[in-house]
Amino acid sequence: MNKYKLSLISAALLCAPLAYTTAQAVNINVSRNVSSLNKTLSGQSVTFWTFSGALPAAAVEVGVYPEGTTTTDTLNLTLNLGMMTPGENAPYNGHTIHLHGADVPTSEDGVPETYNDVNGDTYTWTPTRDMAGSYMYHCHVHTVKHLEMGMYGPLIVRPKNAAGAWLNQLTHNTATAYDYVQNYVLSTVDPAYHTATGDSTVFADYNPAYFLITGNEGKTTAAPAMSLTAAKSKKVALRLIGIHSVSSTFAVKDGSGVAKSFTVYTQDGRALSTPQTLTSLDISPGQRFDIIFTTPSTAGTWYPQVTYKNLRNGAAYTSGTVYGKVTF
Ligand SMILES: [Cu+2]
Repeated sequence: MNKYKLSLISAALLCAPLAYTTAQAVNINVSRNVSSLNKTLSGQSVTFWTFSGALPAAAVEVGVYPEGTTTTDTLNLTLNLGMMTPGENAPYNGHTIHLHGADVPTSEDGVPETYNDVNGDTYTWTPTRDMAGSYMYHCHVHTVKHLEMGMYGPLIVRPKNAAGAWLNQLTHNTATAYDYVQNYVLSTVDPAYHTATGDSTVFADYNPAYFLITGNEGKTTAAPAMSLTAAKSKKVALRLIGIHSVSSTFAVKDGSGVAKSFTVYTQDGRALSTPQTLTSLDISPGQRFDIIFTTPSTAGTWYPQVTYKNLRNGAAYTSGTVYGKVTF
């Protein structure tokens, strides 16, 4: 447990006697600094711009509390510009943070066209109880370039109990309880976008060469992008966060390629009124789905996987399937 979570829980405990009579506000203060990162993908070095040196950026978690409580978490996400925008001039330089899917006032929206500051700011959001689920945060300056450059990360609205402790559930509905959870951040890389500047015609077409889950290539089941050591007969939750710019299909398959069923509980930060049990799920750019599958009662390995597809014709890209791995 980090110092930050500890302080939150301490604050909640101190406030507990008042929890049912007085609204409590818990501040979640997080900061990110812009910096560049060189990463080798398929043997080629690609330059990224990141929030605090990570691709994707570290997840930001904000709590929501049970019905009958008046406590709220407020996110204060501060952006510091450690690095401006190499090679760019206005209006393509500077950075912001946009909380994708959050219902914020225009001043907190990180969109420079609506007069948001591009030299660093603090973005504030207080999610309501019905907003448990997965979101994303990303730079909104010249988005076609800055998003591609790696300025994105998961934003998770996660249930807490009345005392302020995190719950291992997707929502306050106990049917969404899980034993394990991972963020699957879907993204792709067109290296030509990483060197083009301004309003280059390069940005008129998108031709990804590298395909990622949570910043990693995972071209084979033997070299997966994500690994999880679970146990038999347990619930595994995956937060599928679509930051990619193409089409994609998610599935969970065994070593023989047989698709396994999973249940979708939330879509785009809202609980589905009727959870959907599926064996295949299309994820478009910007969409998020939170799913759970149950590992079987016998030992084995399953492979959650994403196949990236051309937005124009739906054709799967060559080497466009990225594998995860769950052993049990
Ligand atoms: Cu930016």
